[in-house]
Amino acid sequence: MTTLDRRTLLASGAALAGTAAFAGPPVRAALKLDPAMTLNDIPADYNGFSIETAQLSDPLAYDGGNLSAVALYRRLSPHGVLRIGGNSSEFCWWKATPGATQPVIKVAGHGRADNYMPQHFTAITPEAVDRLRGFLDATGWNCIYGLNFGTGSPERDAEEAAYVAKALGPKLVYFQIGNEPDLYRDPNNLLRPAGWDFPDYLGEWLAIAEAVSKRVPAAKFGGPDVGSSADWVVRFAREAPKRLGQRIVGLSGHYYASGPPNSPAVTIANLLKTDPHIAERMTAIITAAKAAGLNFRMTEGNSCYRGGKPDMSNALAAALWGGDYMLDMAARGCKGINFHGGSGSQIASSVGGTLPGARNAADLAIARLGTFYSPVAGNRAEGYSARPLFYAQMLAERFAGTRMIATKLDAAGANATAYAAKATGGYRIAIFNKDAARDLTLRVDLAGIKANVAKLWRLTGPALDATQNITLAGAEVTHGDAVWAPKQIEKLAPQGSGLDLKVPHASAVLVFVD
Ligand code: BDP
Repeated sequence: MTTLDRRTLLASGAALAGTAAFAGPPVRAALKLDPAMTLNDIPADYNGFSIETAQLSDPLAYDGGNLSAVALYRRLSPHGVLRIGGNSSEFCWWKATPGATQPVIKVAGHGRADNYMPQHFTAITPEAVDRLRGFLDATGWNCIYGLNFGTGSPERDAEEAAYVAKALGPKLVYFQIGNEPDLYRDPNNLLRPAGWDFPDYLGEWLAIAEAVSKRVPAAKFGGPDVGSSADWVVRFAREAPKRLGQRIVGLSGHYYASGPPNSPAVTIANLLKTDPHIAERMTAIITAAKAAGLNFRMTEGNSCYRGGKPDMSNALAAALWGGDYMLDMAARGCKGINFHGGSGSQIASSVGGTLPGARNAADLAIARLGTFYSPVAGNRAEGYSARPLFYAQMLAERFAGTRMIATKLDAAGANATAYAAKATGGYRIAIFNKDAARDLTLRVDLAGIKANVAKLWRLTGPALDATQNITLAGAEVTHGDAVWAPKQIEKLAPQGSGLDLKVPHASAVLVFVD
């Protein structure tokens, strides 16, 4: 049975008492590891964030001197990936010199009431890119940089790419060209006319990639950064390397679990259900990725598009969704996850000027520092803090650099998932109990793995819709300086070839087996 120190016992007792009113009868669940069955080598840079290119319009935001942001990034990972793109990337222009003139918007959707794309241009300057390099150096992170496809041109993109490649140097993982091109032909996007399809896309994409390659001999590309079409990823994997060979180094696509936030279907209960699209798309994508010898990264996504939904996207529910999603994707062969975020005003202007999830002034005050789904919230003047989703990323970070193995969970009808991986010197096991009511009493069959010691961290909070008091290992990440250290570490005594533990409803656990 679990051995607890007094402080942990008191703390977990209090946590259970706080949620006991909603709890159903505990369910006896069983988890079996399959150490012989490898699913994926999870890269050290699995974790990441995604931001709008327009965020660079404030050169001081992504800057090495923004110490609070730097501390929070470093808290998450010593080598994550920052992806820059989003709808705004289609309306950002490279202002190489102070006197450079802004291009003219010439897209069919411009000015239409039903069009959610940004209706204005944002200038990106060399200063912002230089400071971005400083930010990447200070955090230890690398960058995926999105060039403008929607309103860009081969000449302008090549000029920007030349500067970015030089300024970011080894911190640049690859360029992408365009954001969600599979949606360009939609009425609310209209960066291209109805009927525009993959062959048109590939032709225009190659024209830009070739212009960039002429200016940047070492240029590397990822793509197609689709909104949702697995088919476009598969076709890109087949076609792009034929034309650009080794310059194509990655495949990418986005995933939003739900949306828009004002739809009645967007609820915590639905968010926490299994989404069959994930398995369907990933099966096709990973088959194509393997055939092409390329890695797939989920470069932009979150719990709910159009800025997220308050009390869901910024709550414990999003942490349980996000942690489960990250490890589920890892189990399916994905090589990285970038959760999208940023200030409410920047995200709003990337989706038509408003955040449809905001119900009142209090919601807007929350969004000011970070739209509802943003894993981090803050600004340089006020400092940054971690949102619930960030805690899930911290948990998943313990799988970075490990080898994921197969597991079999019998959750006896409860809504729970489990993952395991072989790390240097031991194993990691994560269990997400996304059930709103049922607590799990779990027996873990270690399948012959010799366990000398096992310890456990919990990811927990007061309720699924709670936005405050979310903790990992009993500790919160402090505002401003991102200090965090595990406070409640439960020791588990291995019993024969197994472990026994409890996973209360609406919580997750991370077990370290050594
Ligand atoms: C994605 C866009 C991004 C938006 C996001 C959203 O790439 O720019 O911020 O949706 O709707 O499709 O929140």
